[in-house]
Amino acid sequence: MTETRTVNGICHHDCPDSCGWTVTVEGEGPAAVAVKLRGNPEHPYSYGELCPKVNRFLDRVYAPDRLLHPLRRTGPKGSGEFEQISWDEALTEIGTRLNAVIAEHGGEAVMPFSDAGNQSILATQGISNRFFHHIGASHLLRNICGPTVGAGMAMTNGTGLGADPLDVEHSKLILLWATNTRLTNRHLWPVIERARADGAKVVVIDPIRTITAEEADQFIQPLPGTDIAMMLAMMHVIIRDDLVDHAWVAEHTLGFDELAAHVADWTPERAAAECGVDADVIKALARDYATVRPAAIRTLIGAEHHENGAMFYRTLACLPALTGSWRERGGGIMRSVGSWQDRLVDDDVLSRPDLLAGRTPRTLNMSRLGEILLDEQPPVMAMIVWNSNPLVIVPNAERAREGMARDDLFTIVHEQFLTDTAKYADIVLPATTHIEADDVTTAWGHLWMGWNEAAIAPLGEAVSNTECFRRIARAMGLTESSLYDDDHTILRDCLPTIDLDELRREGWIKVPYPEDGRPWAHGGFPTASGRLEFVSERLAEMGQPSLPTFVPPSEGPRGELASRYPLQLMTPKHHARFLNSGYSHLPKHGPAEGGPFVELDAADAAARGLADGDGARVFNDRASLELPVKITQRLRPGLASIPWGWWRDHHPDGKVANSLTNDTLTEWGGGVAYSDTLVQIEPA
Ligand SMILES: Nc1nc2c(c(=O)[nH]1)N[C@H]1C(S)=C(S)[C@@H](COP(=O)(O)OP(=O)(O)OC[C@H]3O[C@@H](n4cnc5c(=O)[nH]c(N)nc54)[C@H](O)[C@@H]3O)O[C@H]1N2
Ligand SMILES: Nc1nc2c(c(=O)[nH]1)N[C@H]1C(S)=C(S)[C@@H](COP(=O)(O)OP(=O)(O)OC[C@H]3O[C@@H](n4cnc5c(=O)[nH]c(N)nc54)[C@H](O)[C@@H]3O)O[C@H]1N2
Ligand code: SF4
Ligand SMILES: [Mo]
Repeated sequence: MTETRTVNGICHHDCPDSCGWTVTVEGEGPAAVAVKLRGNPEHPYSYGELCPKVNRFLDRVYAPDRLLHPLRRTGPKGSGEFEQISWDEALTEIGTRLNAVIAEHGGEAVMPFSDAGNQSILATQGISNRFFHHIGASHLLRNICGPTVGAGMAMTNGTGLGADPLDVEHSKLILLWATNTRLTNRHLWPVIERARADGAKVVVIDPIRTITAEEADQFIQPLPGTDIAMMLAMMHVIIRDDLVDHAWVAEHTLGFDELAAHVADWTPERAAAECGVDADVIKALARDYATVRPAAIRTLIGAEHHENGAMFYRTLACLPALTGSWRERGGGIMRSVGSWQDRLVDDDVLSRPDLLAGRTPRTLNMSRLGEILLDEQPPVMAMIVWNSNPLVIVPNAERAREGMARDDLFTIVHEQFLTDTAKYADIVLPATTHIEADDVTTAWGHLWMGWNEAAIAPLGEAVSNTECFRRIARAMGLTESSLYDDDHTILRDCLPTIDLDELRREGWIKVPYPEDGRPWAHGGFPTASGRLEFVSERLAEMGQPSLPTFVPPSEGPRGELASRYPLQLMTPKHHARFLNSGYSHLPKHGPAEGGPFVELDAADAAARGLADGDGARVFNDRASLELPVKITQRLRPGLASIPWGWWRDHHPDGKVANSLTNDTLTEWGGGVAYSDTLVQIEPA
């Protein structure tokens, strides 16, 4: 019998859960084969359970269409026609082309594009940040997921640091506000169920009746992008009914009187007219929130994808302040806890800002990819993509496709598969999967930082992200020594307070967090005033309202476009077997989820002469998409939804949900308004 051994790692996906896994391996060295991958029962958060995507992770690792060698494009961009070449050939071309771009147009003509396809430390920031600083490339603002939430909360609290989500265990009221826990954060659900068994009430606030809403004790369904009105009315009720924690407010906050005056005319009736939620429901929610203790607000990123996305989280952060909820374990706001982990990572070591040598390259917001590639001056002439599939994930994706189709743009894509984006590359480089490289994987849904041990050698000629950038640097003849640091040296240097050997031995460590689970019980907010700011001078300086304010989106039901495009389009994560765009192409994942469709309420469908299963055309000024209709009870009238994550090949007309979506930036905070998209639908 062949010898087997087990190797422990941590899931690297852009998912809050960062589960522990155990890989069973047969054989040694380059011949080693992973034969099984299962949840690690010892992991202190995931306790042995993975999810429907990653239970079949080895299908991904050993997929017949996995990229294992460098490719050079032979057909037109997007055609998918490539020839296999050697790494030497690929690097010679890369070195020559990148050096030529920099010589002619300067370093800023090079644009990095990445997200959190592998969210581990080395995979996201090892070598790449140093590399782009050293060549003086444009800086990429990675604000597509999360930073807007942090920026919004920080305008109130001075920080995005929230409470540990596992402390919902201590809560008696849990508001799941704009988060689809059972789909996107599934390992938190059992903890919520435990709290519930202990008497907690679970309220879901979401424009879509999600699988999480289905299981809630109460489901509140506001129109998308209108929650701020509801929050203002909740504050109105809390203040009017004197449910305020005056002692906490007096000691730790700034601007209560202005806030009270500001919300005085935000009656529940006024909010009801904006949100489509009964005034009585808003009143009862406000009273529950103030009186059932501890009350937790759990949120991730769902509501940041609106023009008023940052203001949503700024306003949300005022609620626990009014009621003194931060006093209690199981109170406050629980969002991404990535920032607790990030405090241990020395970003300067990873990024080496000194390598900029005084240059201040421009910043390009990833959400505006199409506009950047088509209109930005001086133009972007080379693009290096890794850890992301922009042509499926950015809003206004047809513009991005047009930009990536530019013949004078030199594009390198480092990928595991020939994605929609990779098809537009000049050179495709093969990437390892997470069981093929060591890394430290941080989490944003819990407080354990984990060690991921490579279980097998890289397949074919695949290389990790760090090795890819070392090779590109070498091909360009760069002599800066830090571009060639090895992986363990980088980790040791950027985690100065962590004993890496211990982390590797133990598998995970819990990052520092207040023992009593009450990070802001005693105030100490890092704002300019040192208090939690109901009134923000900083916002006023930015030309924004200094108090929490509801501004309906310009591409919304009250806007000018609504007469032509009367339906609000949501494009949510929906499929249990998908992780963003990362699994829809795999035979055991995509087909099992059926295929793309557009969901409509029965009345909206009937008004358009559409029955379940009929072909429909969904369109606006950005694009037109043909899809089968699915009549649903998940949406209110006036809404449509196209679950997101499918590639262009899965759509008969070669477009994707994001071909339709809005790339307007959030009014501040740098995010983007995917969910403020209007469309019309008609029979195809
Ligand atoms: N299975 C699965 N899990 C995933 C992912 C995946 O693709 N598949 N993706 C991962 C990633 S990258 C992330 S960032 C997380 C995201 O995790 P979540 O933030 O939980 O997920 P989203 O689906 O982005 O948004 C949550 C909900 O916000 C709602 N929403 C949108 N606009 C509004 C609004 O104006 N008001 C209110 N109240 N709700 C609104 C949407 O209808 C949606 O149901 O999930 C991660 N986990
Ligand atoms: N319409 C709509 N659009 C959205 C969202 C939505 O809800 N609706 N959600 C938004 C959110 S929250 C996010 S986070 C983004 C997600 O955007 P992306 O992060 O771009 O999404 P993924 O589809 O996960 O693509 C990651 C890619 O990285 C590759 N990859 C994985 N591991 C590695 C590695 O180690 N090295 C390299 N080189 N590549 C690797 C995978 O094969 C995959 O193709 O999408 C955003 N876009
Ligand atoms: S994708 Fe999320 S839920 Fe699934 S194994 Fe990875 S971390 Fe866990
Ligand atoms: Mo995300």
